[in-house]
Amino acid sequence: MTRHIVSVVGGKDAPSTGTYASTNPAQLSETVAQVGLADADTFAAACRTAKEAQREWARVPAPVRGRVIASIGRLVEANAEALARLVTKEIGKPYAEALGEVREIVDTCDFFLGEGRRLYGQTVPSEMPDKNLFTFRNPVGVAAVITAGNFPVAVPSWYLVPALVAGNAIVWKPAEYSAASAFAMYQLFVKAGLPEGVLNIVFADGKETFEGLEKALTEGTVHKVGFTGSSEVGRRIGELCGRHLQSPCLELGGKNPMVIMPDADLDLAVEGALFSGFGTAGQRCTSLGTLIVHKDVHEEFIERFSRAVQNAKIGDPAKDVLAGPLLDQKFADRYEEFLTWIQPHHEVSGPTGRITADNPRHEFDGAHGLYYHPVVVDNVRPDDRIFLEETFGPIVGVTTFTTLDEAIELANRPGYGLSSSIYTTDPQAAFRFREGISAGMVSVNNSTSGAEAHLPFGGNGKSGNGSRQSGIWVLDQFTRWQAMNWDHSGRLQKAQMDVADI
Ligand code: UN1
Repeated sequence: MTRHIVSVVGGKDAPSTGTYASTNPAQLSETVAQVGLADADTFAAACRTAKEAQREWARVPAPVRGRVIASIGRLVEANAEALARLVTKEIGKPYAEALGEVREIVDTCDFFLGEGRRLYGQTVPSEMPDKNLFTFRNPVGVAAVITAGNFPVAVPSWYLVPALVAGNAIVWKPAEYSAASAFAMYQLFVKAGLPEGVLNIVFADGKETFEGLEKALTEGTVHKVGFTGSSEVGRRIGELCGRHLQSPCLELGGKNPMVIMPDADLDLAVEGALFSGFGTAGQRCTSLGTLIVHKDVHEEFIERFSRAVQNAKIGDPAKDVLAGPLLDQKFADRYEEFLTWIQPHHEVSGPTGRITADNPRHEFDGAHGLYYHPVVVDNVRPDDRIFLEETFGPIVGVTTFTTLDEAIELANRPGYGLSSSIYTTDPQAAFRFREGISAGMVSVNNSTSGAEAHLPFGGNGKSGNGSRQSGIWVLDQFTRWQAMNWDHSGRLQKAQMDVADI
């Protein structure tokens, strides 16, 4: 059944000026949704509507807003399987992972519903007698949230849930190719009791979104931009927001390293590398980019890793597989272009994966989708494109090192800084790695991907501007601190000037 969906602003369907067909990447002939695309004016109008609605929403007591978050969590939980099936169908994410992704929304609601009863401010001692100082967390106003389609529901919830509990209104622009999943989640959120106009969903292409956002920023109807996507688009968002003296919350790409120390449990490391590199077909921002393996264990590791890669199940995402297809044709095209580029530069063959210009695709009975072989490229040089660039596909490079300092230098070299991992049994090495790595997230004896929903999530360098999502930390994105002083001395006490002598 093909769904027909359009943007909804202030509870009403908004006009479309174009359409987009969201297809099933595992069965390309299947259209999952016909999506009406809005233009820049509709985006800007949605921001004005949100601004109107936000005033009332901010006046709803925070504990009551927390109760709405609780209802969202319950509704999502009650519809988890249907939503996960839709995610699997629309972006080809293996069902178990899709269900995990829906679980992550519930976790996020569980965490933030209590924030409705906290959102703590502080009382602070004054320099002067009979004077009280306070801090308050105020909502920012309207958040424009622009999200990627590889995590079409969990990652948006990291913005939506804390922004809502803090009293903000939202204009959400999901990726077109995951529009049906996003829309299903939007409906659950609204059904849980959000007043009209507090959460608006706008489908639009990149050009119209940028224009609409620029207009809204100029009109003063957007006060925070949350963006998850490529480093390239993140930079443009950052520039645009900077011109309006705003700092966005950016969650961008990664070239996430995994260091294998000579004392590592190699079987555990192989399992971690397999999931990190090829789970979700390598399409998480936290996916493994490069394995940095100690020279002494390189041969042994490659042998075991090759075997694991060879045995990995790639196929129908509705079944129990490590990975399904790539998300969408545009990612498949970009990935193929990448494979074509690296082929003359590397000898890529052997059991670990084959790239041939004529057949990088993984073909099997009944496959009519964007399936690719997992590819491992050994002996990658640190000045190489495959070492430096995010590929967003099922390809992992391997390089070697002799000292931990060298491994850390290699791990930091691409200039991203999202996730990282080290496999070792030596606590000192683990802590030295943590200290030296520029990534926002560090795993020890665990995958580069799979961060839990209540820890700070985010990156540095090309992975983001240091903003953090998830857990308590994201509240600093969606609230602004306000300081208040209240003098009840009955006279004008001047700060710095009337301070009692010590
Ligand atoms: C992303 O790919 O944008 O840590 C986010 C993880 C997931 C989130 C990935 N919880 O792998």
